[in-house]
Amino acid sequence: MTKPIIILGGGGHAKVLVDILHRLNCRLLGIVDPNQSIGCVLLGLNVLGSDNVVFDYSAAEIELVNGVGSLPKDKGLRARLFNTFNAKGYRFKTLVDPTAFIAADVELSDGVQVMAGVIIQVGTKIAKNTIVNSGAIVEHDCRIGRHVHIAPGAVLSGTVDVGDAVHVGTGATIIQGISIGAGSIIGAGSVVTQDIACNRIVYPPRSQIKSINRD
Ligand code: JB3
Repeated sequence: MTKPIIILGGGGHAKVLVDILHRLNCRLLGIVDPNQSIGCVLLGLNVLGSDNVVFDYSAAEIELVNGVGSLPKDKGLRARLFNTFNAKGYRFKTLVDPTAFIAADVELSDGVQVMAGVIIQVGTKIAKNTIVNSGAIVEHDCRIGRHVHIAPGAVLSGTVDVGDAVHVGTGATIIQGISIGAGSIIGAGSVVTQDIACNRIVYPPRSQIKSINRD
């Protein structure tokens, strides 16, 4: 019997997770979110209070789902929440949308979230608290670190190595064999063809927008 779940955060990422959790028939106790009033209903669930409410339940009786997403501007909130509760013995559920394809030997650590339509190929290992967002492709033998966000539609070809807390932006492409250092941000739509050191930002070519003269 699976344990009842508390979701941390009640924004856009949590909304998508709640949809997955319903489709997996999980039992949901409610949401904790410091920016909401206790007792209000959010995403169809009761707001239980702020994060400290989690400690009203023992680590043995519940599981957590990290509903705080991961964008560079968040300054590590998702990772902090994971580390805080994990250090106190709370377990984060590993979630896979039923429409994702995960090859048989893929390793997903605690709290990894795999969203709709994702493909993860053989030999890949993904560390704790990482999000592989909708429609992303992670090809064979990739190594993905902790607290990484692979945004919707990103493509990682075979044997790509991604360090901790990296953000791979929407629709970015990383060719085979590339390493991305911890803490780096790969901008949406970038095409990465060389190794990236730690804490770098890769800017993609930007669209140029001009008015159309219809005269
Ligand atoms: O790119 C995609 C597909 N999804 C994005 C996701 C990865 O990141 C999404 O579009 C958003 O940009 C972002 O989702 P997220 O993190 O859900 O952002 P937002 O919609 O702003 O919601 C953040 C939620 O976290 C809000 O409900 C906040 O009140 C809540 N929050 C803020 N601080 C917190 C805390 N919740 C808890 N439990 N604890 C906090 O300290």
